[in-house]
Amino acid sequence: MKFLTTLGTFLTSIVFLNACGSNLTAQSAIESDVCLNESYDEKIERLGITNEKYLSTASKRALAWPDRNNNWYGQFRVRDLKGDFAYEKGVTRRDPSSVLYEDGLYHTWYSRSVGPSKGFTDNFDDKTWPWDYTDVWHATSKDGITWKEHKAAVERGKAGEFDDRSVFTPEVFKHEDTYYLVYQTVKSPYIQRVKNQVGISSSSSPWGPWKKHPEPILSPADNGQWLGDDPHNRFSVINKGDFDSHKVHDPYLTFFNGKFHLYYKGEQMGWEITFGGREIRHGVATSDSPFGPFTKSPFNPISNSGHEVAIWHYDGGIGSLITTDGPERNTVQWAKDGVNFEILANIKSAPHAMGLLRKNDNSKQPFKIFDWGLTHKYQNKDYQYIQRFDGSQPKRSKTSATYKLKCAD
Ligand code: AAL
Repeated sequence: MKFLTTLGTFLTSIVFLNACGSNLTAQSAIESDVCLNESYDEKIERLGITNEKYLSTASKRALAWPDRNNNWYGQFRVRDLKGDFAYEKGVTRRDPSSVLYEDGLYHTWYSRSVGPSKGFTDNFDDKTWPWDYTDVWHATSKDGITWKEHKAAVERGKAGEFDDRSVFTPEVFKHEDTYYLVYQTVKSPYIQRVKNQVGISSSSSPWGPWKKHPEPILSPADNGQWLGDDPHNRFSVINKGDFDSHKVHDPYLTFFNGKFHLYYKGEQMGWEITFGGREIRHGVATSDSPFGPFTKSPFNPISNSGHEVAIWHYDGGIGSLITTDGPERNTVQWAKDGVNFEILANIKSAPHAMGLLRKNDNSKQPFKIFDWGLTHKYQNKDYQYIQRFDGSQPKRSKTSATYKLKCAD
């Protein structure tokens, strides 16, 4: 009897698998570089299951994994950089944007601040985090190794403005000869319960001048309720509200399917530690203009895990690398519609706060987007500096002969 039920669950998972396969197939033309389309017996053999009559819970889970080959599996090595991106005591340079290659030069933007941080104290003027009292700066490089720092591209606003305390964690997007910087903003006082927003500036050149848009383009959901009035307690709530009820972070602007898409990280009021760690999720909002108004997707959140946002264009869809937090951390994901993401690979680890090299968008080759880019490293809690990551894929046989890709041809 037990055998029959196990067989039963199995058959359903086969159906599910094929549905998965067909869902992906229906969803994309990348079937050829993602799925194996294995038969049940081929899976049993590949998973090395000696006796399918005695399936461990782990093997049952393995048999239910989505049908994937290894084309999106890879690893990263991180190294120090030269010039102005070498570690400098007393200065924080972190959360680098994507890297643009323009007129023979690599350009990036990043958070820059000076001095130690004190955390949340009763003196609201104290520097709280390394990204407090921060401006967005610009640097260039001929070779991606030695970087020259230039000047601030976007500075904090005047007292009372929505970005008077800090502008940080920028991303850059070039669209029809106009450059856009999107970034996080904080209005004073920087208390733990402060609600970050997202600002935007634009320019006709990567060298600026950058024209600041006077209003934030994205704000947290306003349906959470704090419990009590301790300004530094973000865990006591009457209700949590949406996944982005406290913070909208790590903005990434792009143009997709005829609309501007703003991907972002959401932090919830009263977030908790779950079986996958910290509760962090991503969202997306769309607009016909880079300056908004942006409408948040009814499908939000579009990830159940993640931290900083790393998004790219691939095969007519959108790729996303989920890092750091949640049950699906360290997964490479992809969505044909930019909203419904499937897991393509589970990787060992990934750099933080990745700045991807935009000229590798829309590469035909999987994993090419990770050739190299920027990240940051904590020298200590007060000071961080920008490093480079280089992505590569393990010497691997294209899915070995026995598992010849059925769906390729
Ligand atoms: C980073 C990013 C955002 C947060 C902080 C600085 O990891 O998620 O930028 O605000 O940490």
